[in-house]
Amino acid sequence: MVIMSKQYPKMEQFCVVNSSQSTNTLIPLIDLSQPDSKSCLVKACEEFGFFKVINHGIPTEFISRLESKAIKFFSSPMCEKEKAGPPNPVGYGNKSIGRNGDVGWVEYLLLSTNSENDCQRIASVVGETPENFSLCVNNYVKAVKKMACDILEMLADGLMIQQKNVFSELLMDKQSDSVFRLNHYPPCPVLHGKNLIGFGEHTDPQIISVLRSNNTSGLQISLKEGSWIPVPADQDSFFINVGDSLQVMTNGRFKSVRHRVLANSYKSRVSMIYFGGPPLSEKIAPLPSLLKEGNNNSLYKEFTWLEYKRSAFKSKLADNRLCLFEKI
Ligand code: GA4
Repeated sequence: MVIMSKQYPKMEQFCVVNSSQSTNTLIPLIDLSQPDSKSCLVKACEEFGFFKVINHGIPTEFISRLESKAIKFFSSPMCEKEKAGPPNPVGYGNKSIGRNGDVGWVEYLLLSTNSENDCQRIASVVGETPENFSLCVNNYVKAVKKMACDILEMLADGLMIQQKNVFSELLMDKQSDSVFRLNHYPPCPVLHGKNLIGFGEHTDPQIISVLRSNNTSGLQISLKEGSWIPVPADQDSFFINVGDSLQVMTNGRFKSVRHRVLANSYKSRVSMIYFGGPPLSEKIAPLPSLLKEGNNNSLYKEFTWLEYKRSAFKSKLADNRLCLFEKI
C-alpha cells in the first residue's frame, strides 16, 4: 500500500542512518493464551522492555475499521488534513514532533483517550459524522486498554506484588492521562545507503504503550549496549513497550525501551499506538514492596505525572528524561 503524498522532503532537515543493520536477536514473543506467560512477561520487561503478543483476542474488525479510516484521512489533500491541526495538544501534525524542533518523515494524529470532542475536526476531513469516527477509535482503544491492563496485572503478579491492580488501576482511572496516536510514514527512497528517520529515537514517558502496525517494517529497538535491532512487522500481533513511569515504579527493574522508526523505501507504514498514562496528579515513585527493607535503594525521587509531563514537553525527543529524577 502506498498512500500518495504530493509533498517532497527537503532532505537536509531530516536525520539519516545506515540502513544495513541486522542482528539475530529475537524479540520476546508472548502467547497470552498460555497460563505460564507471567514469568515470560517479567523477563521480557527486564531484558528488553519490549515484546510481541499473540492470541490477544482483540477483534480484527476493530483494527481494520480504524486502519481504513486512518488511511482515508492520510490520503486526503494536505489543505484538508491541516484543518485538523496543529497537534496542540491534540490534532494533525506533519513532520514536526513535539515543541522543540524535532522532525521526522511522518504525519500523524494525536488524540486524548478521554475526549470525544477530539474526533470532530478529524471526522469532517474524511466526510464522516464525529460519532462514527469516535466509535471506531473508542472500540479500538477500549480493547487495547483492556489488554494493557491484563498484561499489567500479570506483571504485578509476576513481581509478587500483592495488589495486582497497582499498575492497571492508573489506566482504568477516569482521569487517566492516556494518549492515542495514528502515524503515517510515507515511503521514502534510501539515499546513498541511508534511511531517513521516520520517528527519532526516544523512550515513551507513560506506563505502557501498545503498538499495532500494518505489514511495513521500520520499527527498531535499542539494546542495552546501544545497537539497534529491527522489529519485523506483523499486522496480526501487538508490540508492547515499557514506558519511563513503569521503569520508575519498578525501581529500574523493568526497562523503558529506546526505539525509533526508519522510513521504508517502498511502502507506507501506518501504526496506531495507545500510550497508557496515569492521572496528572498521580505520584510516581518506586513501589515500596519492590525496595529493600529501609527503602534506601530507591533510584528515583518521587514526582507527579504532571511534573514529569511538563518536563518531557520541554525536552528534545532523544533526551534521557528520567535522569532529572534520578537520586544521586
Ligand atoms: C513520545 C511518546 C508519544 O508519541 C508522545 C510523544 C510526544 C509528542 O509527540 O508530542 C513527545 C514525546 C512523546 C516525548 C518527549 C516530547 C513529547 C514529543 C517530545 C519531544 C505523544 C508522548 O507522550 O511523548
